[in-house]
Amino acid sequence: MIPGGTLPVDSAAPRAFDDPIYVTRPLLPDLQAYVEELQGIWDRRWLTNKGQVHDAFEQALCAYLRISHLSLVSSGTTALMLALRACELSGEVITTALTSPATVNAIRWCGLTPVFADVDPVFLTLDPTAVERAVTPQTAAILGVHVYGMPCDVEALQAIADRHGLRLIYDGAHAFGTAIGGVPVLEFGDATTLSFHATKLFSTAEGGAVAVRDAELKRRIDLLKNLGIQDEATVVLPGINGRMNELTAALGLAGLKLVEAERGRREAIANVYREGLRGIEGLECLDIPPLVRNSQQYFVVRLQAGVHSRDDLWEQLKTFNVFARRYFHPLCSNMLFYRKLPSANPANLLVASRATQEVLCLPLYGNLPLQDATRICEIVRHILRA
Ligand code: T4K
Repeated sequence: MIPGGTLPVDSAAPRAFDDPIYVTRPLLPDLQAYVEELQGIWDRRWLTNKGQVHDAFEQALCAYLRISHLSLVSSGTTALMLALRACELSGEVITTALTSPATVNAIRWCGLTPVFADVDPVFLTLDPTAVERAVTPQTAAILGVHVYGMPCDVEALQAIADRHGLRLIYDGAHAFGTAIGGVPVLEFGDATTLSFHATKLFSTAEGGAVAVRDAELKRRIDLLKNLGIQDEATVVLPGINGRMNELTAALGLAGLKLVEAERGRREAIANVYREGLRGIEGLECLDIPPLVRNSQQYFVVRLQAGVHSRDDLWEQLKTFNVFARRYFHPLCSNMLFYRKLPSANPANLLVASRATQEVLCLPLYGNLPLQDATRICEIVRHILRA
């Protein structure tokens, strides 16, 4: 179809869904299982500040994610701010523009200057060559994003960080359970942040965590998220309140038992999409490299500009009650408050600028029936006349 064109009314059109199909739906434990977790909290009357459920959830997550240290926090954004603060940085942080505003805003909130580097044309994560080019004497850290659960080129980024003496932090908001060759992606870099927002594969409504390899860094993050309070008489750091409360932790503990099955159901839906969309000219599904275990956070298609209009497909899907999302559009570098940065120049971000016009996340959540995924493929084919 012609980019920007409209489709005439067609009697052979697939039927619209009766109820809205959203890009995602949260995974919720059985209400009774949650109530059971809550009973102990009511009995103990202990609601926050490193309670018993908080500590149990922290341990359960470390075991599930196969890592040694993790600090629970109140959101993925707080996790980013705490990770950056704990690394005691000043100056510039190299990052991607193809991400949630949370990533870049966290850099700003820490008084640091974001420097945008372009992304890889296939995987859409930071391009190490572009990162290397962006390093200056002011560079303090690299903040890579495992966007759509696709791992960054962790070896190349670590080599750059080592060569220039930089800290390496990852935003793993989409990468819960992502692994490379069997190694959890959280094992790479100095720290990786997670988000447990309602729209994430694993959710506690709001919440997040910072995974670290170094016990001392965890100790600093634990202090920073608790206003820097060491004990009743001693405040050792200018911290914030980034704590996770007991009710939230209880939701996490109950939900953690379900996440593996949820990921499996999402993988099956992703396979239906791949099959159902195969062979459409100008439409590509984001490829997952053979050694990568993807989190199944999003199912991303790319609509080749000049062949199809992504925005037209996005709009037309709504008329069928399908609410796909253009994550991430606009690019962070196009936002008013970052636009003036020299690195925000579109000429510096050619690949990301193209990707932001082409990507579309189709509905992906465990409760989406496989036949609905098949129907979405038929609707996409109908709209694209493929
Ligand atoms: N880093 C990255 C790379 C991120 O993507 C994010 C967050 C962060 C860091 C920061 O993490 P947090 O501080 O948020 O923990 C959503 C989320 O608000 C945001 O968490 C997420 N990324 C971003 C990609 O998406 P919206 O504005 O698209 O969400 P919203 O409310 O439109 O929800 C999308 C769909 O999900 C709805 O149409 C229906 C469904 N939904 C949503 C909610 C909230 C539900 O079914 N139930 C719900 O409770 O931002």
